[in-house]
Amino acid sequence: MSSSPPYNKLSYYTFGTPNGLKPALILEELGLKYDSHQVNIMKNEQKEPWFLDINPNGRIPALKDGDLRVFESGAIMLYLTDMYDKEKKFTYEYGTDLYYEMLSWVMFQMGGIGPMQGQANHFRLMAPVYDTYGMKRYIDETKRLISVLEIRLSKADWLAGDKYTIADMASWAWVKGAPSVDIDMSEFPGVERWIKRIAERPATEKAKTATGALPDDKMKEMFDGMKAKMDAKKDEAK
Ligand SMILES: N[C@@H](CCC(=O)N[C@@H](CS)C(=O)NCC(=O)O)C(=O)O
Repeated sequence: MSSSPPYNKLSYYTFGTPNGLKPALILEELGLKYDSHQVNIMKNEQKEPWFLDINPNGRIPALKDGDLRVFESGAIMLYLTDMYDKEKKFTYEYGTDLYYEMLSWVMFQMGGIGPMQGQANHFRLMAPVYDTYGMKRYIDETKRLISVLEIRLSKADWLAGDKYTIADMASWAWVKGAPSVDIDMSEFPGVERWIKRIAERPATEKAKTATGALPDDKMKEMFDGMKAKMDAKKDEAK
């Protein structure tokens, strides 16, 4: 084995969540060979010592390439394109204007959409109490971030330059789920078109399967049930 990556021995640790889906999208778009491991976060497997050796933060996703570990979904996507997308099909040449435009959108997702929509999900779907303030704060901020995507996607097909890149994959994995926190996507027609465009790619379907995510209709059913339970908590509090 050579002493610097790539090692062509990829193992991906994931679960059927938006962060788990992001790197699966690029793995599948690049047609890479990898072992996929489900880490069941409902059973707290992400906190087990064997997994903390791969991701000390105890969260999915994580990647191993031989003995090398990479954690944080954004870092994994960058690693995969750096090492395995030599033709720059889903990234741009390092050091170019477009590379930094793409990186900016990746970071926008990592620092904005992911954490904010994650909190919106928490307050709308699973908090132990009905918290109007928390719910409104994070749903409003998620909407604001989606409106930033809309500025770009109302006049372009893709976030960075003229091709589908990891910047689109990162945000798509989250934003497609915004209706589950009651966000009306018809307010964002450019984003809606982009969601559909990415959903129709064959690699997208393969990636969803690789993470073990529920089919879309089952996922909607599950979220509708969670919302109904949360709404009942509001009525109980009255
Ligand atoms: N910033 C991290 C976030 C990872 C994350 O929040 N993963 C969630 C699933 S989407 C998780 O593992 N949750 C279980 C836990 O927090 O213990 C990344 O992008 O990889």
